Amino acid sequence: MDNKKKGIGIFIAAIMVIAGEGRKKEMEGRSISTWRPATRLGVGVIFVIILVLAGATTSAVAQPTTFFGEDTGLGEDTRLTSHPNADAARDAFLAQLNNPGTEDFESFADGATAPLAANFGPAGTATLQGTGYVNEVPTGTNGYGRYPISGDKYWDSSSSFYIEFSEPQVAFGFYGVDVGDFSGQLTLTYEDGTAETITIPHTVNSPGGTVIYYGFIDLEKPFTKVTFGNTEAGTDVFGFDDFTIGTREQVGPQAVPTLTPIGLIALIGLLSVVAAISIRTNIRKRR
Ligand SMILES: [Ca+2]
Ligand SMILES: [Ca+2]
Ligand SMILES: [Ca+2]
Repeated sequence: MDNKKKGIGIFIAAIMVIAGEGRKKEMEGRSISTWRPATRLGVGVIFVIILVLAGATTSAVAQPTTFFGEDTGLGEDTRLTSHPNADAARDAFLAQLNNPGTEDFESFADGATAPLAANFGPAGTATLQGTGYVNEVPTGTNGYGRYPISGDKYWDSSSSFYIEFSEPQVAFGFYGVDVGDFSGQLTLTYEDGTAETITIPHTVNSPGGTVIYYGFIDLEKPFTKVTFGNTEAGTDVFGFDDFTIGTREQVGPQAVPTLTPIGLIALIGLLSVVAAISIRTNIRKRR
């Protein structure tokens, strides 16, 4: 339900509750109601608050939450000594997860190809399949703008590859290096029955050696497979490092429901109406 529909629903519910209060007041003169005004108001307030909270709270990640940062490269022969934008995106992504698993490729042999068995700790195990190999580049670049982010090793791929997970995941993040310097566009498809494809918002025709970080959390669509796509397969080769995954149980703070702005406005408005009715009731009692 979008916010507009929610707002209309809350408004109609509020009118009904307030109208109900009015009818009870009319009946009061004929002694039909046995509730005291304060009791009726209390019930009304509780009912309205429940309606507002039920209709206007939302998980902050009802839609996929994404994290992205890019640091422009210095060419094919130069490794970036720092990549603060990408790191900030990674930090923001990791801050949403409790003890997530990360595959840094350091345990694989130089030149290892798929299938690779990855261990993501509490998030489970995974198998990397498709085109690519583990490349060891301790310093500088591989001569074409690609290099590891952690340690000495990274995944180097000129085409499509995918990762299948032993457990359904809701979070996935990674570093990309030298992505897009030859017109390539990186896409990510995550699926478990139905598939969602994300076009990663990196610069196309960026300088060689550019570093990106991309992460997403989708609590609504857990997935067991992620496929990396390359629109310039065979031409624009991509480097990857530090794949991080997280299960539903590992997602932290943002799973707590928060009051949306429209819900907050509705709540304040309704409390004001209730306060006004309460004052009028008190004045009538004194008359
Ligand atoms: Ca390059
Ligand atoms: Ca690494
Ligand atoms: Ca490239």
